[in-house]
Formats: sequence, structure tokens, C-alpha cells
Amino acid sequence: MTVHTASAQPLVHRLLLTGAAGGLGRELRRRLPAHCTVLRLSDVAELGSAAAHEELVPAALEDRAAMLNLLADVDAVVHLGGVSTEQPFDAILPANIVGVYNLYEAARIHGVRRIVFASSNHVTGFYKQSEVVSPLAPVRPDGYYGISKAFGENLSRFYFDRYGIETVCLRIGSSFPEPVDRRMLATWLSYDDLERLVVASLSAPVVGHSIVYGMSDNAVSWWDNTPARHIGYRPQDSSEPFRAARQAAQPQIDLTDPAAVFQGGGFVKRGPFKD
Ligand code: 15L
Repeated sequence: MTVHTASAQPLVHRLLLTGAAGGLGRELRRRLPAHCTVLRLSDVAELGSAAAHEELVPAALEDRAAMLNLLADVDAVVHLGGVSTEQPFDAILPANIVGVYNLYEAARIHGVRRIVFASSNHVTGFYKQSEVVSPLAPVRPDGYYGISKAFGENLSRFYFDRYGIETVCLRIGSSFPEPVDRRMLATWLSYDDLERLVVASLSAPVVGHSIVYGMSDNAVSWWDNTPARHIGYRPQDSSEPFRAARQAAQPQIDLTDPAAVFQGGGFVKRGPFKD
């Protein structure tokens, strides 16, 4: 990967964005061109037509040959692809477990040096909202989705230790235009801060294998990013302007409801699923 420090030059030559048709993928599709020369976009869903600076390469994450083709000539990856909510295990397995293996194997074969991996706060969703967790704390996934993201974090650590592929794992909180419920006052990540986080992860000179929570500068927070300060992410937004409206919409908190007690919110209550 070629990282340039001069602002006139793009950070990366050819940058691959997986999951480009998803909510965050569409947002980064319009923001990342400022930071690369060529943006290669991939998804299994419709991507529309390619702009001049774009390459569209549809691929299923579980298709090993397609993934090998997808990573050719790529300098860095922002990996958003995969299932992004709690689901039965069989729905998680292909894209989030097999797929992330295929991605790293293809990266190893093609010599890709840095990956930004969209992990999730659900890797630690079974910590309580009364606790503050750092990336160094033991994982406590709140479902199969969180387990799959913990797998991706472990797999990427192995690929760094064994092959030197650097990864920043982003434990993304709730990245939406604005916080839509009380929980998101703590977990919200604005789109502008998402871009800052991804750009910091791509541009920090040395990241090794790092884990950082993806959150804005919220007044109430359950996560401590101190161990990830080397990435240089400085959030500039806050959920505070939305507090009054969110609290008015949800004035009562039911402390017998696990969704109100645990950091993972409603994810902690999903399942058991029928086969
Ligand atoms: C996630 O990991 C999901 O992808 C997203 O849809 C949100 O639900 C988010 O977590 C959250 O915790 O709010």
C-alpha cells in the first residue's frame, strides 16, 4: 500500500470497498473518492452504473474464486460486506465466516497490506450499559452476528501475526443520519465521523492489528478508545443535540428489559431461531 501524507495526493491508489450497496457502503461510496484514485466497488446487490473513477466488481464473499479475482491489483480494502444484523447461524456462516477467510486469503495472495474491517459493537454486546469497555477487554458477543465479527477480529489478528497484513477493526456503534433511540445517544457514529475513522485507519503510518470503537464524541459513552489513540481518530460530532428529543420519545426505561441493560440493546434478545 502506498500511503501519501501530502493532502494533494490521494491516500490510496486502488481502494476496494465491499458491501458498497449497503447503508454505510452507499455513504462511503460518495465520500471515499476524495481519498483514492480508483474506487473498486463490490456487493451481491445492485450497484448501479460506474462513475469515471469507479470499477464495479460484483462478488459473493463465500465464492473463493470470485474473491481472488476481486482483490487483484488492490492497494487497500474497506470491508463492509456481509450480514449486518443478528440472524440464525446458517445465514451468518457464508458471508461473515467463510467470506472473511476468503477475503484475507485473497489479500495474502495478492500482497494487499492494509484492511479496514467493519466489526461491530456486538462483539462486546453482553457488557452492561453501566460498564465502560476498552478494545483490550475480553469479547462478550451478544449473538451469532457478534460472534462472526469476533471471528473476523481473530482471523485478521492471525493474518497480521503470520503474514504482516495490517488491519484496523472498527467496532462500529450505530451509524445512521441521527440517533433513533435512547441507546444510540451512547452508540451513535455520525457519517462524517465514520469517514474520519475510515480515513484515519487508512492513513495512520503504522496500525499493526488494532481495534477501535466507532463512535462519535458522545457525552455518554460505554467505550474507551484510549488504546487506539495511535490511529489518530478525532470524532467531531456528538449525539447531545438529539438527547432531549430521544428522551422525550422514550421517557421510561424498563430495567427488567435486557435491551435496556446490555450494551447490545435488542440484539441480546434475538433467538433462539428455528432451524
Ligand atoms: C450493528 O452492528 C448493525 O450492523 C447495525 O444495523 C446497528 O444495529 C448497530 O449494530 C447497533 O448496534 O445499533
